[in-house]
Amino acid sequence: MTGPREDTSHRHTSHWGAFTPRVEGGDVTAVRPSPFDPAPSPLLGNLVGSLRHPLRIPQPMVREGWLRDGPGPAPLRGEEPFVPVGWDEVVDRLAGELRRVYTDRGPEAVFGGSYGWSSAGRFHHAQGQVHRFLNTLGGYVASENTYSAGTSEVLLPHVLGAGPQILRTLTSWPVLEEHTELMVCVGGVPTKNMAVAPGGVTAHTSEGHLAAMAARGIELVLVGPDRRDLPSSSAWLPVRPGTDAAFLLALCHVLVTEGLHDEGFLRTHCVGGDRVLDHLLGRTDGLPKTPRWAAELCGIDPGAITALARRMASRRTMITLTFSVQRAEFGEQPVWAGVLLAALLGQIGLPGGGFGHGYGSIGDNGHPAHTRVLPTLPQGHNPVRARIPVARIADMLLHPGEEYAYNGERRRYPDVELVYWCGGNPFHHHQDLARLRAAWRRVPTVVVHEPYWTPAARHADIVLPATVTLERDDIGASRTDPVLTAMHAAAPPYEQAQDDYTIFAAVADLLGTDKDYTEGRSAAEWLRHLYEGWRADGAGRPDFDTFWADGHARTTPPPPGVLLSGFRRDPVGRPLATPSGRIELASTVVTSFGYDDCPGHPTWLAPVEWHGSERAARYPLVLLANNPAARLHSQLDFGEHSRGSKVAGREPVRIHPDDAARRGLGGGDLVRVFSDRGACLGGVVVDGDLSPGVVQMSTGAWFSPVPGVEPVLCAAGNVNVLTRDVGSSRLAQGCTGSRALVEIERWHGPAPEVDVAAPPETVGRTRHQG
Ligand SMILES: Nc1nc2c(c(=O)[nH]1)N[C@H]1C(S)=C(S)[C@@H](COP(=O)(O)OP(=O)(O)OC[C@H]3O[C@@H](n4cnc5c(=O)[nH]c(N)nc54)[C@H](O)[C@@H]3O)O[C@H]1N2
Ligand SMILES: Nc1nc2c(c(=O)[nH]1)N[C@H]1C(S)=C(S)[C@@H](COP(=O)(O)OP(=O)(O)OC[C@H]3O[C@@H](n4cnc5c(=O)[nH]c(N)nc54)[C@H](O)[C@@H]3O)O[C@H]1N2
Ligand SMILES: [Mo]
Repeated sequence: MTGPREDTSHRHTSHWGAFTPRVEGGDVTAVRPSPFDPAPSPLLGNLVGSLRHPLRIPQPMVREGWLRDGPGPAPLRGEEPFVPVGWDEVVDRLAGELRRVYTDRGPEAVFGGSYGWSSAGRFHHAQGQVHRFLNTLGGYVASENTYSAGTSEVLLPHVLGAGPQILRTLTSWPVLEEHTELMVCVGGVPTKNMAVAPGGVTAHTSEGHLAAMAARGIELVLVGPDRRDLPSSSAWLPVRPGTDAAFLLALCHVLVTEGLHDEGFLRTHCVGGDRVLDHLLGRTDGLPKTPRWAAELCGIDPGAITALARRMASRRTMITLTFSVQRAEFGEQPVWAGVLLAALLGQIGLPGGGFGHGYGSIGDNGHPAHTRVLPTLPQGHNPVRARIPVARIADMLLHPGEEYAYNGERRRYPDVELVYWCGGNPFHHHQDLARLRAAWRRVPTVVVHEPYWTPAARHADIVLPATVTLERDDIGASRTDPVLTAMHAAAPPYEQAQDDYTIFAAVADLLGTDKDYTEGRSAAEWLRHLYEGWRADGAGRPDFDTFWADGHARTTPPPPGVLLSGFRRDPVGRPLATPSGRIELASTVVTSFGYDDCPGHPTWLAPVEWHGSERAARYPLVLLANNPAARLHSQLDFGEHSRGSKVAGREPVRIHPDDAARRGLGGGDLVRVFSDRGACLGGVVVDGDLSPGVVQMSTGAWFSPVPGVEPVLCAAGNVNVLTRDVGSSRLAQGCTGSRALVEIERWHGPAPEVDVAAPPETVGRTRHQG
């Protein structure tokens, strides 16, 4: 992967790091990390061989049934062959279909939420492109919030007055290094996740900060089921998955009953303290939230809970939670309980103390964000008001016109006629894929732009082959990275692939909206235009040609910051954007919604699927279905590094030695992992780093349903056939893919093939017509 470092910069970037590719014979044969990067990610290895990989889509394709019968529900969508067509024909058909839907049904019938990470590169960012395109046609049904932190994004505005903003202004790593004495990490601070930051990262430094904290003797405590989520020198409290709220409430109980809480801070900076204290002490429900009460639920010794609470009160303490903890049923509760705990300690806004969320969830968390404009494509205006919380996609498709609750509103699902996806993989990211597939088959027309034959592309009617970043010039930039990267094209487009921009411009041309869409600029002209906008925003920035020749432009990173320090100093002059202007430990607004699945203050609610539930009798293992170490989501799952992680040719499933022994399983065994929703195959890794009763299997193996098996058996090991498709609560309706109850058994008989390892069947016309 490495080579001589003759260059002083890099020529390209990705969500997982900046690099210079070596391209020979039209494909990447090696990748040299940026010399700016102290800890390059092994994920770069997935790029080798990715340009001319047989899973690239060579030309436009249309599903046979759609070509024959036209738009309509398609019970075989995802199983039928494709017909290769030429660009002129596909653009013509696509424009015709868009004209039909916009004329007959209007923009409320077009779902363009199109969630997904696509690639680094700000101009060619697929999601930005599709949104701009659909806006020029009259708009689209959008999705709001993210799969990443969708629950917190809705909850935290009620509690701290800001959602995504808070997540971007966490106390900076250097401040933690200098001031923190104890860091309690719910879900850990998993280094595997810090390789990645949206938009490109030139220097991976988070892992170094964490290591420096450990080396300085700062006490790190892992609260979670997987030992690997923090350095091995840290203390480990293996809470049962899904019980963090109970654990955190018990810590609060100790603080309050021992008089260790900061009453002054509650008075000056918070509201709702009395209500929460009543709840903690059991005055309202007769159930004090004692360590003994919590121990039954979370499996941690009451003495350890009490001792930790006392230690927290005696030193500068940061309490942080990973995003995974809220990506679950009732995921609002542990986050709110975390804020409560930090408020009781009275350290919110102090350097190195208080509340954190997402350290170790994304590489750029804990790095101060630029306030400057990034050189991104303007998306225009979307007049359509109908929108869905992002993870309610299958509900929307299954229940058009039906009402649902969200954040105090009564909303109605739109009736969608056309789904347009560009830069995401719903058959990776959504839960209960058998359910999604059934919902997806009801849609009359599905359009997908993709470089690769992903499961999403295979479940489309019209497939447009997109280029990858190494086939086009672009600008890489992220919220926190101090380097803007000139992303140089390194190879011509694969076969007939075209940039998303070029594809949209061609369709817009037929629809008469090309002037709105392109504003008369070529892609190259857009790059200069966007760059100049960025350049004008700060002094001393190089002109475009210098930037392009140098390969990068540096900016001064903002100084390290402390979350909510201004509010702490002056809660009256710098109030929070909550109704009270203070931290809402109990919220009258949330209370007024009357949701029993998200009451007005932090509460322990037992999820439908956890160790203590009835279903655990049939499915005794809690599966952590989390983000993969060996790739970004489902991207380049066929890449060298990701392939190297597979066991028995499938996604590895890690299991505790006792649980493996009980099932007669050994390392390398092929197993069937199953839940109420479906089943997938996996390869066993026996691993004492997991708590007993907990198994771990990463997301991102390409959905490869074995034909004829109901409801679904995925041969590759996609965990989302196992997860449950419910919202976190009626408040946030966030993604709940973090966990599921499962059972595991040895696979007997011949192993089904992974169909998605080869392109889908094509029929009809010759493959390479122009
Ligand atoms: N069970 C469970 N499910 C989860 C999660 C979990 O923890 N557990 N995590 C969730 C989270 S946090 C997230 S963010 C989502 C991620 O879900 P996604 O963001 O949908 O996943 P990706 O695999 O990154 O999909 C990006 C797609 O864009 C394509 N692409 C790349 N560049 C281009 C381009 O230039 N043009 C076009 N047209 N396409 C391009 C890639 O090939 C890839 O297929 O998954 C969620 N799903
Ligand atoms: N290599 C790599 N890095 C990535 C990504 C990727 O796909 N690959 N995706 C990126 C994206 S989009 C996002 S949003 C972030 C995701 O960031 P997170 O959501 O924070 O990451 P996860 O790996 O899902 O979960 C972190 C840890 O939480 C623990 N955990 C799970 N459930 C529980 C629970 O109930 N209680 C406790 N205490 N712990 C629990 C698991 O052991 C897991 O290792 O990662 C980003 N970084
Ligand atoms: Mo995410």
